[in-house]
Amino acid sequence: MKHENLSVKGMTCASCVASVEKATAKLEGITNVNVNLTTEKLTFDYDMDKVSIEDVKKAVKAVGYEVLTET
Ligand code: 9UX
Repeated sequence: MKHENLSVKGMTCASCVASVEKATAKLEGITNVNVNLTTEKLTFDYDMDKVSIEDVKKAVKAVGYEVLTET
């Protein structure tokens, strides 16, 4: 498993956090999802054989938030 850190923009409340958590946690190969409203960070562990970072970003965008890879 690899650990990854993404920035999520546009979350303003606890429901936003829940939406992002739900959308990402349901993807196959993702575990330990954590979304922090204050820092705008999405962290998770993932299995590269099952899911890609692009898949995760798509899932976040699909529920209405901007997502950026940490640099
Ligand atoms: Mo409530 Mo968070 O509409 O966008 S889910 S503020």
